[in-house]
Amino acid sequence: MTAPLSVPVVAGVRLDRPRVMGVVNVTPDSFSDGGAFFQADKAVAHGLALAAAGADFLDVGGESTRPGADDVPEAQEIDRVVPVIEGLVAAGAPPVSIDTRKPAVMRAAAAAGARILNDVSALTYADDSCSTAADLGLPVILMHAQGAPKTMQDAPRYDDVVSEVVAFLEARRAAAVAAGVDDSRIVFDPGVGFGKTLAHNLALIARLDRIVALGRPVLFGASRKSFIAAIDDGVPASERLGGSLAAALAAVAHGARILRVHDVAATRQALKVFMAIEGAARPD
Ligand code: HH2
Repeated sequence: MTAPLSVPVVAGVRLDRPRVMGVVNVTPDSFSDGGAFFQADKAVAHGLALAAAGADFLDVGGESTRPGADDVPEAQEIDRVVPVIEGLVAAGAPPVSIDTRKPAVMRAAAAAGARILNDVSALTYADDSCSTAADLGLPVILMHAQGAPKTMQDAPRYDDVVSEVVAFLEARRAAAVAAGVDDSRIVFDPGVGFGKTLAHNLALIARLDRIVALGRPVLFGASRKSFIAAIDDGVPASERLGGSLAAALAAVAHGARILRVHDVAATRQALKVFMAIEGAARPD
């Protein structure tokens, strides 16, 4: 008799099928929706609308990490995200993740009810990043980036992007576990657009299975990102839904389990159709 394969669980959500994380940017300058949800009440309403559209998680961020973005002071970031997290939790929203690199913001967000840490620096930003994640005991998304947001798209360079991202994620996993983070709480992310050319992004999507093979769930975020414009004639962020869906489904085909997206309803529909076809291909 074979033992049942264990299904990873993140903040109480079983990843037995691909899940959708809706983006709630509480920033004046995010690349795709900058300013639209900068006030707390608008951000909460937007998060609840994404939940109603079927989001399994909501990712709240108070600092844009788009290429060229400036750092936001810690206190300002806390002021932006805490009321939004509190509002979402009070309204019974799905599990909230906090998109931040700063330990103080992680702590404030967790106290407000956030249940996942999403760190685009993979716990490298501060000396106490790993120990904070260990203390809080929450699932943590470790994302690969080359360089800091301000300069990361200036001249990204790799000898072998896929192998280097895999090695980086393994090293960050080891550092987190050594600091006391439970391995079963780690989620990996290739970091589409974070210090990567079009060719780097495409290679990572095509070989996402190499990250999946590390044995932890993989989160994938390509929604509205500029590599779509690099393929399709400079199309603006507001017109990248088709490319976002194509990338999301390709990632799922290669093993991604959480899709971080702005367009939750469209992504859910695309996923449903994709999964129905997959199910027909493998009748049981
Ligand atoms: N992408 C962005 C921000 N946070 N977190 C993870 N784990 N993976 C990603 O790919 C990722 C992320 C950038 O997108 P967005 O939040 O829409 O824009 P901005 O950083 O300008 O707020």
